[in-house]
Amino acid sequence: MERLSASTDLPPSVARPAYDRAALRPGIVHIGLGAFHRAHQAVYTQRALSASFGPWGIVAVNLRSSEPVEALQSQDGLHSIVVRAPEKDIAEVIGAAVDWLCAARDCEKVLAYLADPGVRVVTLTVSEKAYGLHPATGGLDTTHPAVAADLANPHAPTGVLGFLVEGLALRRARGIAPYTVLCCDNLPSNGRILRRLVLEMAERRDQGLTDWIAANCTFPCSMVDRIVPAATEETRSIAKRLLGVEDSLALETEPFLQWVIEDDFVCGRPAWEAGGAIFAAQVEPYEKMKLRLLNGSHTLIAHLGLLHGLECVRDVMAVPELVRQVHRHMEAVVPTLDPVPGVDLDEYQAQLLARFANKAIAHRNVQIAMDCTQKLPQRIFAPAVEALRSDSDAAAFAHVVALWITAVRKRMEADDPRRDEILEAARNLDTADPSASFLAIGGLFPPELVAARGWRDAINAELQAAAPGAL
Ligand code: CS2
Repeated sequence: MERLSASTDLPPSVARPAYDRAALRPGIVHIGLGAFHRAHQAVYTQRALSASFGPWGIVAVNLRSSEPVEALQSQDGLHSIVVRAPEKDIAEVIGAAVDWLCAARDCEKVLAYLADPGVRVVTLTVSEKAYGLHPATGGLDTTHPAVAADLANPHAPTGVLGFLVEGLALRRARGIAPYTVLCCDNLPSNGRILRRLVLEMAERRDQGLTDWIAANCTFPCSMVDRIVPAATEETRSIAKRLLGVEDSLALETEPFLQWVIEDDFVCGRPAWEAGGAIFAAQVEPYEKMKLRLLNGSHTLIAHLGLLHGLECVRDVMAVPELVRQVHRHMEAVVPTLDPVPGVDLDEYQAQLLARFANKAIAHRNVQIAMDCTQKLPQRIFAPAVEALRSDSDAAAFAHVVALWITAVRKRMEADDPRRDEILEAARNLDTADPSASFLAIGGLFPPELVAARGWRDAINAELQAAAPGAL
């Protein structure tokens, strides 16, 4: 069957670029060509370009796998999204990309774009684990494989920090203004974290470069939101039905999307507000709300799903007793949040429950339960620490940790960069104090939680009650 391309005669129902693709110029380098980027920043950029054109083409870079890059190449830079509302599926073809590269193969070309004065923004969706963030210090983890490799060989980087720093070094050497670095991963105060990591990485090679980045480069925070499950064969066949052609990059997503960005760009940016993004002076309250209410509840739901043999988020949301647990979790989160301008938290929670329950979205619990060592700190531990400090109830957060430990024990498997340490903790579980080996995983839990006897007792009580025979 024919593949999606610039010459495809799309059915009228399919939305498509409403701007002159030939007039685009490389203006943004995006690193991390996964489904989330294709359903989020690429869509916002397309909408912004349609509403208020500027030459903001995206150079789409994937760090390791060349698969999505080759797919874009064979489809003239086009990919589709299928928006699945409970009542109807709508397809849209996105065409904001102007070039596509696999960094592992085309390091030189990626660096050439990063050093191109026309590129003024670098956006990132590489997932929490790619940054080399040290869990205990909040700074650079020099033992992270990509960080270590790029410190040893800075001119041929492999990881996200290595590319950012080498790109900035080239610009400084050539007298070109820096780019703005916009982190779009689910980390708290993501821009501030990234700034610190980039500066620590630069410091290890050149103090002058570090000072130049600190003085000239900005790292706005941003809160990104859209539920985008991993695509399946079914996704591709729905897309084929709607488009009339095959798209190997097809993905499915929900109607909801949100992007709140701190307006702090050093040399211009696309009119993303024309595409629906919100520019705010303070993004942290939005991030905190989203990470704790959406992502924290997701982590709870994912583990409830794993332990009850339910495949997707929507399946968990079909069981009233499990939904009650989600409610209880959200109730425990709310007192830890700051006021969020223009957001009614009751409505926000009701909307989240409806999004989770969307029957058209097959969001697999195993996908969300991945990488817990990278996700629990901002989703569960941070609100738990704040709840304990203010003497409020932290039991809901202890519950998620107990579910995580139980799921690891049950499956004796963990898809996580710290897999070996987690499985070791599961093997060394002490029946009298079953959370101890997990709480001892280096730097994972904040010291306040390790020391909080009541919190540890709550996890232990649940573990002992849940699986007396298994411990
Ligand atoms: C999810 C997120 O996989 C996960 O950990 O919680 O990917 C979530 O779907 C997005 O952040 C929604 O914006």
